[in-house]
Amino acid sequence: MNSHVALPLAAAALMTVIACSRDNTTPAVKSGTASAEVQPASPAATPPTANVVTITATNYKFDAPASIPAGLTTIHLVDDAGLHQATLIRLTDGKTVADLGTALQKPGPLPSWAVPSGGPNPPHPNGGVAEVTEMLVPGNYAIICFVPDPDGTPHFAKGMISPLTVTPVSTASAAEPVADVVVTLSDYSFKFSTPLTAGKHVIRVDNAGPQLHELFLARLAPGKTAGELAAWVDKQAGPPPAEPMGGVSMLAPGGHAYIPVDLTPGQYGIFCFEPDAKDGKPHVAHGMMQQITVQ
Ligand SMILES: [Cu+2]
Repeated sequence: MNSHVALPLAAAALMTVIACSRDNTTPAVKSGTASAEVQPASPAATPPTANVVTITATNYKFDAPASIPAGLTTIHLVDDAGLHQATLIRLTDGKTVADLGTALQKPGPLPSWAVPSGGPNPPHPNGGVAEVTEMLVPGNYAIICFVPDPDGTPHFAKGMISPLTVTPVSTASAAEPVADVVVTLSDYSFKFSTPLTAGKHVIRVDNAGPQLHELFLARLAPGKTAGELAAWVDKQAGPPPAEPMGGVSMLAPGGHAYIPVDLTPGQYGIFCFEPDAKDGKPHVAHGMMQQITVQ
């Protein structure tokens, strides 16, 4: 109690001393004004909120800021045309986006200097928005789309690979969101902390596996199954048997991110299409998909 009172008084006294020492003619009322200004500044300021960044995707480019501050970040992926994701990959060892582009020309796992760092998975392909909230550490990143065209060419090979600099900040980051559902990814399954229900949720996605995984969420068309969507992705012939609803792209082992969802009752599917570290097959081929009835 005493310390709360003593501090503003000490500050007021200090301000008076400073005002007097700087200018002996300073009227007393002015130092009084200064001390009045000090007091409201001492209580804690409003807590910081997540930075917000918007990435727009079209066939075949990203429109995104060149530089954003580090800390908790909400990424909106606005899809203007086509099925796209905005995967974030942090580049270590001084590597560049051009180095990543070169490395990806060879099949196989990502190089060790490329750290999968989440980012939004595809929303509805024409005007949909996918949202992911995650902690971003400073560094050089690539924004990249691995979604293949029907001819099998991944979109990054058609230009969807862009640099993003995440700059250090001296201020405290916002606190992480409070999730009401946790989904744990492992080799090769999704486990929910509680069944998904209709309405709004904040889902925390945790990669507890020994290799990278993702979560792609889609609302299945009436009568369609998760297996039918997984098969459709291969050829992309005809309309998709589901509506893409985003999710979290490539998370490194131990990585996590948050997605907000607003679900209406129906059938949904969640999928991991990441290539396996051992055999290169997409994880859906290892059973990493789940059909969910939301009521
Ligand atoms: Cu996976």
